[in-house]
Parts: sequence; structure tokens; C-alpha cells
Amino acid sequence: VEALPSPVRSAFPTGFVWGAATAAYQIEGAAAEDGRTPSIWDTFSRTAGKVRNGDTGDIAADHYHRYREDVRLMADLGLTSYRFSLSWPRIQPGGRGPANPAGLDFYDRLVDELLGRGIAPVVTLYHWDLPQELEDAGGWTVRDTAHRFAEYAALAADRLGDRVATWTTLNEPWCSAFLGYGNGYHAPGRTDHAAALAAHHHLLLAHGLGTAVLRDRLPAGTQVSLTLNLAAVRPLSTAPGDLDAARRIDGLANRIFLDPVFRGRYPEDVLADTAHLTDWSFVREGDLAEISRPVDSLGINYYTPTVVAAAEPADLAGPREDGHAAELSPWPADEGIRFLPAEGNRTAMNWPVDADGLYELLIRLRDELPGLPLLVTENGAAYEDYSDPSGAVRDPERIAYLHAHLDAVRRAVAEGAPVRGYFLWSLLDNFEWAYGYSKRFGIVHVDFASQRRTPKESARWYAEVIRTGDLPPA
Ligand code: PNW
Repeated sequence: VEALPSPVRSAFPTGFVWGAATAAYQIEGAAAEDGRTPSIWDTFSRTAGKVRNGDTGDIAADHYHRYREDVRLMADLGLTSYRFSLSWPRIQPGGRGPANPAGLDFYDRLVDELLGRGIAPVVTLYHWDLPQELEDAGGWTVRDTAHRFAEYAALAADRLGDRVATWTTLNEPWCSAFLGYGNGYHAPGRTDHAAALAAHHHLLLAHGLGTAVLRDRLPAGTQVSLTLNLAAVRPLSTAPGDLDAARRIDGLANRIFLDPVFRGRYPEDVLADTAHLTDWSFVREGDLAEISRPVDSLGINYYTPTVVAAAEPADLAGPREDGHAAELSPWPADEGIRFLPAEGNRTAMNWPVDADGLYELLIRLRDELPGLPLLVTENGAAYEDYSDPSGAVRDPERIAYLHAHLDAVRRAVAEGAPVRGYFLWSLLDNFEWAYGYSKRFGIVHVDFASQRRTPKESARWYAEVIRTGDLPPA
């Protein structure tokens, strides 16, 4: 580190939001309590072979019963904000009809607990737990689901809008559409790239309709946002084939969201690249006006960059040499594209650590969406479980990961990227989707047998960053 030119060192701006993030299905448990009905993740996790070790979110980190203790942990960390999601089937069982008061009561108590400790709630309406009944009626592949979402948004806003100042419609619609309906790695587990593109559009429509509802019902000044897992796409080389692969994946990861939301149109090249899968007739007159309603900020989740190249002729030639069937791709229309790991150490997810990707993304957004406030709504890493019998949990790799990424944020801020805050993923070890409890992203260790919480060394490190508003010397 000493040998490198020293980066611009400036503390984070005053008022910088220091947060941590979670999602309902990953931490709450209480899957069948107080009127909650199953979501697609309950169904999916009960389907053999979909989630590692057959894990489910039935109990998870039992946050539904332990939220007071968890908010106390947040206060000990010095968090100024907490990003969490609402469980749609808890608030509106079955995804239709009136609100379930008992479900809303839980979030009401949680919000009050947070505010009582000076922590600002940042609410995500949809972090992947679609009511199963709506999936049975077609899920995100049908247009009606977007209207159902707007109705659900109204129920949540009416109950919590007087105290929640920041709302996010969707978390990572890329995952909902392309992992949920494309390769089926996530719920509902469908494998149909044309359906994934329809789902993509209806998710964006839900964002637009939901934004309208929130604007209508929430007090003036309430912030409405959307969180995307944009990709820091890099071509392997400057060879024309590699550059074209990067253009195509940039289209399917980034511009397929940014263009409709911020410019009111779908990118022509993406429409052309996917024309053999769908004619996009699910896009109706007026949809793009709905989708491009102004938002107050953009949330970005970042973990690792995406390196792409043109496939080598051998890759296209038929069965793989190792005899295994090629894995299904989440990407519609990625024929002829190879995905390569970036350089760098790997986390327990096998995701290479590369903080420059976050810097590149923030600088790009600074340039392409001038003036739009940005929030890093997720960033963090899974590592092995280092808990030891003495109770200490040392996680030096996580500290190094966070240090590098916060430094990337700081560099981008110093160069004018309007980043207003950072939410670490995650507060607690939790249900890591298809990986179940086998991957731990928390800065607080959870013993899933006893539900005992133990702050890891990274939690103390983060608390110190928050306290000083600066990074310690590496
Ligand atoms: C995000 N991928 O998920 C989610 O928002 C979190 O709920 C999750 O726990 C976190 O990142 C860590 O995984 C992703 O395969 C899951 O590209 C999978 C992918 C991306 C994001």
C-alpha cells in the first residue's frame, strides 16, 4: 500500500449516512405467524434441491421476535440508518385485499424502536418475497402483479409513511427477473428467458406505479428510490469481440434499467439483441412514462465486477470437455459471451474482491446521471465462520474488504460522485438465498441454534469508522 501513489484522503462528508442492511425473508423467521402467508421463497426453499442443505427462512435469525435486541446492536454500532425490507405476505396475505393489521404492527414497532434510538429507517418494499398466490397467477410475467404491488405499496405507506422518510420500491430487479425466471437459481425457479424479460418489464412497471402511489400518499419531502445491482462491466481486452460482449452485458445489466427509469426508453441495441426471444409486446403505451417518474436517489448494490469476453470457437462447439452440461445462464441472449473471474482474492461466495469496480460504477453514475444522489445500499462479503469457543469472532478479511470498498467510495466522493451514504450488507448472518445458512455476510455473528448474537471484529471496526467518520490507517 505504501508504494502506491497515495489516494486522495478526505473524510466522508458530514451528514454521510452510515447504515447496515437486511431483508425480511433473510432474517425475520416467524414464517407462519400473525397471518403471514407463504411467499415464493417459502415454496422454493421447500422444493428439494433448490436451497443448500434444505435450509428455509422459517426461523432464520428470528428477528421477528428479537428486533429489540437487534436494534440495540445497531445503536451500539452507532448506525445512523437501517435498511430493511417489508414482507409483502405479512402485510397483505396472499397479495390481494386489505392489510393484515398484525403484520403492519410488527413494522410499526420496529420503526418506533429505531426512531427511539435515533436510527433512520430506510424501507424497501420488495426484496424478493412475492406472495405465492400472485406467482400462481403468473407472478412477475403478468402485468397484473405490477398493479398488485402498487396496492400493497399504498397499504405500507398509509401505515408507516408518517415516520419513514426514505422508501425504496424494489431491491435488485435484475435478480428477481433473471435469477428468478431466467436460470431459476432463485424463486420462483422458472427457466425461460422470454419470461424473464417480461418479468423485468413488469418489475419496472411496478416500480413506476409504486412510485406514483408513494408520491401521492407520503408527506412532501419523503424520498423515493430504487435499488439496482448494476454491474461494473469490463471487457477482457480491447479486441472488438470482447468490446461487443461488454456492450451487450452492459445493456442487459445496466442500460436495460437505467434507460427506462431515467430516460424513458429501452436501449435499441438490447431490444435488437433479444429480438429472437421476445417481441417486447408486453411494453404498452404509457408504460415508459410511468417507469420514468422522477426518483430522489438511486441505490446501488455492489459486490464484485463482471469481466466478459467473446467466446472462443471451442466454447461454442458443443458439449463441454468435462462432460458436464453447461450451466444455465441468467442472462437472456448471452450466446457467444464468456464470463471470467476478475483478479483478486475470493470471498466465501467465490466472488473476487475488486473495490475499483465500485469506484468505476460511482464515477460512471456521476457522469451519466448528473446531480442524482447515490446511495450504496449494499456492499459486504461472506467469509468462513470464525467464531471460537471463547466467543471472539475475528474476521480480518471482511475488515480488509470493507476498508477497500469504503476507500473506493471515498475516492469517488472526492471526485464529485454524489454518494450520500453506505449500507453494509449485512448487519446479521442470515439466510443467504440459494446458499441457505452456509454463507455468512454479517458483521454480527448469529449462532442459528441458540440465536445468540456476537458482534464480529468487523462490527467494532465499522463502529469506529462511524464514530470518527474516517477510515483508520490500513
Ligand atoms: C444481493 N448474483 O443478492 C441481495 O440483495 C441480498 O439479499 C444478498 O444477500 C446479497 O446480495 C449477497 O448475495 C444477490 O448471483 C444474489 O449475481 C445473487 C447475485 C447478486 C446479488
